[in-house]
Amino acid sequence: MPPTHPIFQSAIVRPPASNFADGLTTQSLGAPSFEKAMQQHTAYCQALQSCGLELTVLPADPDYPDSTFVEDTAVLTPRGAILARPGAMSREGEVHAMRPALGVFFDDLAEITPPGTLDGGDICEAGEHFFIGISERTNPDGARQLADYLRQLGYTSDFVDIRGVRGILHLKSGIAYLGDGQLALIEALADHPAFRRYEILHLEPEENYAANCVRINDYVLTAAGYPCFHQVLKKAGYQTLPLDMSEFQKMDGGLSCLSLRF
Ligand code: CIR
Repeated sequence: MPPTHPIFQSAIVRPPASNFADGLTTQSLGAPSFEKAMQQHTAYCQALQSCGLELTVLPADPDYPDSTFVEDTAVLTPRGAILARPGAMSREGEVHAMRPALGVFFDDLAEITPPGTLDGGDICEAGEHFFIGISERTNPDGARQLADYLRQLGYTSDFVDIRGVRGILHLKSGIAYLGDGQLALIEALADHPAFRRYEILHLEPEENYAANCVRINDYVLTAAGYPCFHQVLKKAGYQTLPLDMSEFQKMDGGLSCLSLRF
């Protein structure tokens, strides 16, 4: 029987630039330390490698302080790739820089065009189905464009409007697909009809940040410091790789944001 979670072989990452702290944030957790962010990024890359991924490491890009959050620049699927069009103006140019890196691996790159905007962090792949978040970054036009591309590739999708959900920047700030029909989900999203068919792993509200975990092959990368959710994952039979994410959290970033996996 084929696995019901995606198998990844590669990932693209970009270390934070020294002006990482100049990026966008809605948090009031203080300024991140660049040195500590570098250490955490190195540990993150090592974790990806220990899951069996081969890494393409792009150079740090001080022109874009948020460019370490590479996930927002594209949506990668086993059948094709779509370049995103970030909803924050300061991040628009990041896609241009990502195009050649993706061109090495994907023959055809579709793209989200104006007036659509779309951040990769709003897109959650769940096997043959995708959840497309509509947020402050991904507008309804961008969401529709992506749904059309996905349909052409043979996938289905649902829209999940998170504009009224407090405390999450992107859809994947509150949800992760773990494979085998299981979703990690914050309570504010748990009643959404799009998730009805899934088995839900719930988060305690004070641990909502941990919802942004990433299933990679035999492991789940999790943010360190969230003991209840860690137990939930263990009980569900997952092998976890906890990682300290404190400096990225200060900039609204999570585990999924730091890589494009395929
Ligand atoms: C931003 O506001 O765009 C960045 N500081 C954080 C982006 C995090 N990306 C993600 O959740 N996919």
